[in-house]
Amino acid sequence: MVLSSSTKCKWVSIFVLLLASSASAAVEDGSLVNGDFETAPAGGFSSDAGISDGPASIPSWKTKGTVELVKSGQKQGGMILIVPEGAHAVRLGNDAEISQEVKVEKGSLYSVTFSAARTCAQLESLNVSVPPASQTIDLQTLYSVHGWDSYAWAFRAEEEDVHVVFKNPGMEDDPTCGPIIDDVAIKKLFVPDKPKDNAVLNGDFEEGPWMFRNESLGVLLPTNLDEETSSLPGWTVESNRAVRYIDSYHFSVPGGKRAVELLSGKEGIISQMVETKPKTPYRLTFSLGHAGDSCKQPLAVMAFAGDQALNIHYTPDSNSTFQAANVNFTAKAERTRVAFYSVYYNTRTDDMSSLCGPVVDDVRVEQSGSVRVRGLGLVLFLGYQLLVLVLL
Ligand SMILES: *[C@@H]1O[C@H](CO)[C@@H](O)[C@H](O)[C@H]1NC(C)=O
Ligand SMILES: *[C@@H]1O[C@H](CO)[C@@H](O)[C@H](O)[C@H]1NC(C)=O
Ligand SMILES: *[C@@H]1O[C@H](CO)[C@@H](O)[C@H](O)[C@H]1NC(C)=O
Ligand SMILES: *[C@@H]1O[C@H](CO)[C@@H](O)[C@H](O)[C@H]1NC(C)=O
Ligand SMILES: [Ca+2]
Ligand SMILES: [Ca+2]
Repeated sequence: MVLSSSTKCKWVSIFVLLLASSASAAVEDGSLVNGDFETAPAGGFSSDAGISDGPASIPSWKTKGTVELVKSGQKQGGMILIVPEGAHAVRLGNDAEISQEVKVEKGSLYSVTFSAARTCAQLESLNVSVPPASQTIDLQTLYSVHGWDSYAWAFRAEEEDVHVVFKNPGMEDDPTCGPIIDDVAIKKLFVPDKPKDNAVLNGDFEEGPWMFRNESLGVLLPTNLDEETSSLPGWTVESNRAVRYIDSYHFSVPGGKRAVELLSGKEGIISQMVETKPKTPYRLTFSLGHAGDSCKQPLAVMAFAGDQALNIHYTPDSNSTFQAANVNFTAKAERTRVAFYSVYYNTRTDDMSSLCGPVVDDVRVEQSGSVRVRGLGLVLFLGYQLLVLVLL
């Protein structure tokens, strides 16, 4: 069949349109370009382990200050440098930074996931920013025995072209100290609709930061008091320590694919303010379980709902990795705080140092007796209908 030139023209313009729209489209969920730092620089990966004098050229990234590509197995001062994934990562020297420009949807909420390790025993931290928003992530606490962890940080896009920046704010005496970064990814978050019969937003924790399918450590959610820009929509991490966002590929998760593992005792608190009617009885229900990560028992949570606080122990049942738990409360205001922390400071039995704890999922706040009231209403309504019928 011969296409008429006008048809051909149409196809060409559709093709051009597609190309144009894909060129200006916002970044896709997943790794940033060369977010794993495995793309070789123009001159290849340098074989010697010294710090390069000139600015290191790292494909797709802009650098400032002493930024070094490090190799797994590379030694420094008798210490093997930690590369979270693959064969390469970057290290940021004093005051050094890397950045990448990404196209985003103005007004939307995004979460950046990245892996980081510290190199020296000193207090190290990392400033992650998408100007003007920024947060300093404390790398002092090691949550896993591997020496690195993944973290998530959220921002709201104020423009279409933004820079994702990682900066080492440190000024160490030893310039070869400084955090190592790997596996940088981004995800556009959506805020789930508030369910009709549940006052909790994202109570099943299914919406959250990007997680690499093959990364097994979960993602840490550091302190975040701003519920409007949270990597875990609806929730805040109101403690100075992080909680861990876990997936069902590597952990036991009560419902769906995602849940939260509480770490560091009362230093790791997640909370949400839910809408309530004052003087109305409610019931907070949730799943309480273990993550399947050899966490040393006992596991327990402190669950808060309004003025009620309940210490609930996880009682293992050989057939299940979780149990149902609940707290009854009467709302005192239009908004009620629901919060959880781990009662104990648990570590894994296999390495005795990785932090772990109880898992919380499927959090619901419902009016208690609402079903009964609705049922009663129906009975009254039917009774009235019957009465009308009889009278007629
Ligand atoms: C992090 O870096 C940004 C950009 O360089 C800066 O504006 C911000 O003040 C820093 N934030 C903190 C908490 O140090
Ligand atoms: C994880 O998956 C990514 C892409 O799917 C791959 O490039 C990377 O090497 C994998 N990492 C590990 C540790 O298997
Ligand atoms: C576990 O499941 C088996 C088979 O479904 C059942 O016979 C047993 O009673 C269950 N055990 C417990 C502790 O619930
Ligand atoms: C909450 O109330 C329900 C229904 O009255 C009851 O079954 C449940 O045991 C109560 N929960 C607690 C923790 O007291
Ligand atoms: Ca890598
Ligand atoms: Ca879930």
